[in-house]
Amino acid sequence: MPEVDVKQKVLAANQAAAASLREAFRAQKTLVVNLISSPGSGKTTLLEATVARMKGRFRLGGLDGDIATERDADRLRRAGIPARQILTGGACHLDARQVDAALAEEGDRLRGLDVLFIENVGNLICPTGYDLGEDFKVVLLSTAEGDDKPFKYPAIFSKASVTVLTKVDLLPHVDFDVAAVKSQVATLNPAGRLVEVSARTGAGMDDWCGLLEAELGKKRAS
Ligand SMILES: Nc1nc2c(ncn2[C@@H]2O[C@H](COP(=O)(O)OP(=O)(O)OP(=O)(O)O)[C@@H](O)[C@H]2O)c(=O)[nH]1
Ligand SMILES: [Mg+2]
Repeated sequence: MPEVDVKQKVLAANQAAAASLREAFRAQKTLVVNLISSPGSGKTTLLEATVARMKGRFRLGGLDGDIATERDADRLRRAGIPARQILTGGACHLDARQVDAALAEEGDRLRGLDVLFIENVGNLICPTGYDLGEDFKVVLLSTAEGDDKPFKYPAIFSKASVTVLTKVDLLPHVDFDVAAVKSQVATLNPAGRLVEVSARTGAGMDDWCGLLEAELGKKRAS
């Protein structure tokens, strides 16, 4: 079978699994957020800081995709929420069937949550095309990575409803033009939102958590 047909079949199978996950999340009124970024741009750290702010008021859980180690799920469990690591066997993204299988194995621990965070495998390319049944994708870009990234990786910045600019505490120490990033994101994704955060100092965390709470409110009302 030609390579392009195989890829289309894989994506079609993923789409069917994602649709069934989305239906289950809709019935449970669980807001599902798919976090995507390069390795080390701060996904797990943002989640730890988010959990610290929201866990007393909301039922939260996490799935962490990686090719090796339980480290990120361990970090979320230490932060105080149920979390499961998904090891992809080398694949550079999560797919909907892996999410479905992980949720089934966790049973009640990850059912009926207010918010399920899915931390994808660290990279800006492969996770873009795989729907996981999420409400929206979030792309993170840290100030240490360079301000040219949205135009270099346009697909994810076009698709993600929210861009989170992380590590803004480092701005005095790096060459990073925030206005240039905002302009690229606005070009690629005019309806997209952008929040600037530092998980280290707490700057912008109110905006980020406020956005999540507003989206959860919409989900509950839908
Ligand atoms: N200065 C600063 N460092 C941060 C911030 N957020 C994360 N870091 C650091 O960045 C490094 C990587 O953070 P992680 O949260 O592990 O990154 P990640 O995106 O989850 O990485 P992968 O799971 O490997 O893709 C760690 O050393 C964090 O302490 C921040 O707001 N400011
Ligand atoms: Mg991580």
